[in-house]
Amino acid sequence: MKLVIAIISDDDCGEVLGALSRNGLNATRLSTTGGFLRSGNSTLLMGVNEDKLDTVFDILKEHSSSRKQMISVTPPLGAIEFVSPPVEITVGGATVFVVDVEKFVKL
Ligand code: 2BA
Repeated sequence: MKLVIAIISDDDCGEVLGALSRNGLNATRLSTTGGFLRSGNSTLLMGVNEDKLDTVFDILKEHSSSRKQMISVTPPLGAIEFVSPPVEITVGGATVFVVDVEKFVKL
């Protein structure tokens, strides 16, 4: 068994959870915060058999869209003459980790 940890946008979470459920896959949603943007995102924990990994990846690819976002760079304290234009970054569809599960039990 594998544990898939997927960080996705809050906006895509409903669609992803719906598609996982329709395919008989379990998931736990955690409300998380990205360390760079400091804005909310969602982290899904999914314990899946290896033969279902492709299905999980297909669902994540189909339902989590990447998007462009403008961010402004805050000037250092005291440097009020420093004005930086907003910078465009691409926030990914899904950031995914897959780890081995040593044991899975429901007690
Ligand atoms: P955030 O840390 O809020 O990052 C949001 C987006 O900001 C990133 O999108 C990336 O496009 C940009 N970004 C992040 N760090 C940057 C930097 N030092 N300089 C310039 N741009 C930067 P994604 O790469 O798609 O990441 C989306 C979210 O996935 C991240 O939100 C974070 O919550 C998570 N994530 C990404 N890589 C990770 C990693 N290696 N470990 C843990 N979490 C990760």
